[in-house]
Amino acid sequence: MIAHTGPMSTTSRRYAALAGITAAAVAIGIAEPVAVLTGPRSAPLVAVGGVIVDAVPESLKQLAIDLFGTADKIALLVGTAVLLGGFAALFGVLAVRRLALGLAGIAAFGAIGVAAAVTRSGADLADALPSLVGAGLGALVLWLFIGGPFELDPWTWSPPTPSAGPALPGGPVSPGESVPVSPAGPVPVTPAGPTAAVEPVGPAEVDPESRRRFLTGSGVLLGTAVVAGLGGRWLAGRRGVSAARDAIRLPAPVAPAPAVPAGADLSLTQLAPYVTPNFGFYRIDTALVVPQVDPDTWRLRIHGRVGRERTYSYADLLARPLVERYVTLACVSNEVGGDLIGNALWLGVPLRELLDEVEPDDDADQVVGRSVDGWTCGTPTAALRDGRDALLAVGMNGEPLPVEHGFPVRVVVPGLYGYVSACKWVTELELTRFADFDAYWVPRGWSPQGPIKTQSRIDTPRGRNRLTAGPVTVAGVAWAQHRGIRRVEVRVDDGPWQEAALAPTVSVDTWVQWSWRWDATPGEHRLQVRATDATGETQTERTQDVVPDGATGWHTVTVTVR
Ligand SMILES: Nc1nc2c(c(=O)[nH]1)N[C@H]1C(S)=C(S)[C@@H](COP(=O)(O)O)O[C@H]1N2
Ligand SMILES: [Mo]
Repeated sequence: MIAHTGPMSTTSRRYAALAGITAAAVAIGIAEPVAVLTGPRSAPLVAVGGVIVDAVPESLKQLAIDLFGTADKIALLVGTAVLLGGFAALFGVLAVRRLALGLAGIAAFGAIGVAAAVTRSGADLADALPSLVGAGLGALVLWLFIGGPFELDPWTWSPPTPSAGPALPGGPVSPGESVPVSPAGPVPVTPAGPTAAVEPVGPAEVDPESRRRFLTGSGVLLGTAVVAGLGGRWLAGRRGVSAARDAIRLPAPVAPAPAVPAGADLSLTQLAPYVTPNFGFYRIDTALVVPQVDPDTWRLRIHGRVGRERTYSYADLLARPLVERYVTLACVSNEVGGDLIGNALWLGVPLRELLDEVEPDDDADQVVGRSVDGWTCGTPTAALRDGRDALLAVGMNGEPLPVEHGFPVRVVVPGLYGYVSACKWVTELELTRFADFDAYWVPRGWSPQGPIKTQSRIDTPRGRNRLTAGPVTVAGVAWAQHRGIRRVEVRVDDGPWQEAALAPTVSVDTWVQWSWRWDATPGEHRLQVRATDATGETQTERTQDVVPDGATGWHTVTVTVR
């Protein structure tokens, strides 16, 4: 292996970069099947992505949600992979200069993977394995291509022959002529003859046999990496809990939910249905891979500032009298007019009963829910004991909880944003004090208290819809969970507020549909909505961002009528 010092030809650089990318792909790809043994969160891409999710500033995270919506996780993984590819290409180029440099780059990234994997909550030393195996094989690949038996000689180096004058493409160059060699502009060739200022282009032609060997080798390895990566993910999926979930038969509730009154759902095309189906229910969490929690080994420990700590199994919960309630869940990150909100029928155990059994201390004003992946939320103890239907939920819309919505057990609390209450994959409830513990989102700039703000949304017509003059049904949803909606008003072009008709609803804990008949006239019009909750408070016009405790302002849509 020769260490090269001079400038490198574009061709050489390309092959070197490809070698680096191949090495990185092998590292990442092979780590996936290894992670089938140690758990999907120990795969380097997922582990590092998870650290990024926890570490990036809130503004950036919000930007990601704004740009990619609920595809923000895919975007993060793809972004991480692209960044990684860039570094890998650089390591390949460095390796041609000095193999040790390229190997050091891979080792450094392996170390980052190890560090990320072993420091995730609930991780142990075995979680280092995928990154270690991946980095080892990646280094091997780099060596094979750049220092080892498959070293591709002609592309690695072949300096221009001095006797023949500067070896430049396009034939000999006369003194004074400009040769376009860099994107920064032509470099003048001085009469002094060939100089180091001109980038040697290396061999005009790479030896075709070597080139074929190299491309075949990297093609096979890239293919292997992709198959290993996808195969590993697929295997990990098969080791998931969907089979266990399918086998569950939930008992009927002792206290069924009140029936949805006729007319609660106006059934308009663009209007969100009164009950959100599970597949269309928004999903928000910090988990890059959905936690797979076996219901047979799942336990909920309620502890902390309690008289008697207790632990419940899934079977314990199903053996208790279950209640079923419609509750509309909302995310604090929901923008005015946004769709991070959904209404479902939840089946579960009243949390009030479980808390009574552990006898909380009087000063324990916060219940911290902790998920299997370490995520936490802090709920006011009072909200769980004041008689509202706060549930430890096992069912959603007549099915066991979907895995991505917290299977086997999650918390649902009417009136509180998800980030302070709706712990999915919950495994611990710790009674503590707000003064003593900040849950996950609090140090990241969000309010410790998260009551849902009164809001309303226009679902139809949509912004930029083209309408024909005459009667138009304006309709949407409004919510003020656990207080209830008293009134919804609509106005056109800053005209007088007009009262909309409210559809019947199951309870104060769900959203309500509203509609208003508009006699639309030609032109461009601005429709606005505002709601008043049952305490008589009308939602404020003042616009506030979602941080720190939920967006405010009136939803406005602009439509064109012809
Ligand atoms: N374990 C866990 N639970 C969580 C979260 C999370 O990141 N991890 N996010 C919360 C937030 S911010 C919201 S809005 C709700 C969303 O629940 P859903 O995904 O079932 O709609 O889950 C809450 N529970
Ligand atoms: Mo949320």
